[in-house]
Amino acid sequence: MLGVLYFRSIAMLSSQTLTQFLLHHLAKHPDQITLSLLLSDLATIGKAISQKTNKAGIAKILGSAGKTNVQDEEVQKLDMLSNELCKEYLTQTGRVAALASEEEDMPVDMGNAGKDAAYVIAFDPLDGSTNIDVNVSIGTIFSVHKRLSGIERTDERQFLQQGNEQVLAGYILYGSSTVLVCSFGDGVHEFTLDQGLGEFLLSQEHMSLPSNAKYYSVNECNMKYVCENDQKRMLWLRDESGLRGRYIGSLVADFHRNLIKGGVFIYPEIDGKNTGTYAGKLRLNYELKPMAFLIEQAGGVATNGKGDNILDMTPKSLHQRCGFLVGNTSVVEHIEKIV
Ligand code: P6P
Repeated sequence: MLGVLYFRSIAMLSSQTLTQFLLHHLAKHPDQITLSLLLSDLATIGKAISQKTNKAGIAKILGSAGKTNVQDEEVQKLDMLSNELCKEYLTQTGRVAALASEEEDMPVDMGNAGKDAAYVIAFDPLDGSTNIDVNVSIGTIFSVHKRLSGIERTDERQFLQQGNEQVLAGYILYGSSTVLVCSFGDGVHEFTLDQGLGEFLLSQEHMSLPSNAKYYSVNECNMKYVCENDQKRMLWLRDESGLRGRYIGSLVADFHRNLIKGGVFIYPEIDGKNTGTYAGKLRLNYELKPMAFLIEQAGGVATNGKGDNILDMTPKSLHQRCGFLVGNTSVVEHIEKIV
């Protein structure tokens, strides 16, 4: 038995570290030194947030921060802490010129070190806040674009670029293990944090959606808040699709399961307050665009539920929300035809 454990521990060291992976990536893309170093920065941020979330209950950093954000959502202490971590760390590395965040009304200047930086980054620093206090998986989502010349680095237009212009996108999922899933546009790769080593190790390379979907993810309680058409879609998923329902309420966790097992996630526009107008909940710039980038790299597709590919949409504002339908192309296309 000891022999098996010994060889298994050696086997773990045989997995590529993120650093080794990035060196191989650079050999093929010598122009992406800064972008590769930026991914390394994001991995460091992920390690730090993972450490905080793993001991949140002990470190007394659970619960509400006692304020609401630009989304008019109650901010959790860990939301704020994650947001500050992203800002502070990226200010010192100088790899990005400006940062947009779910927790920031406007883009944030990344200081003198970033004044000539070639990239801008948008974050959902900690997605799934409602699950923080109950020990359910949460995540950090990031989207990187090339900085636009001729306009201020903190000009909102830096972030109103189409999703297919992203040069790096991904998420870090803080679950039973901490995984970093990302793409430079040449495949989706997963790295798992070896807490003992303090290293992200390559765990899945060139991830691809299974050809058959297994799950559907939707908050069924919204049935009364969606338009008639989306009711038909939700009923089809429940009663006719043959898929099994799985819904965690953290986009990163629901997306990650469906990426690995096959499935679709749908968050239609809702009229939750009976105002007569329907609106999306999820944010285009720092939730939907990065997820759409990843799913297309893995062989799937993402739309706004109205036939528009998320990656082809030009955002109109920094915190724009819209409907979301993402997963196996065959199922997404079937749902889009339910009109
Ligand atoms: P609901 C978390 O607050 C979040 O932004 C996403 O992570 C998640 O998919 C969605 O909202 C859950 O929303 O209305 O089902 O609780």
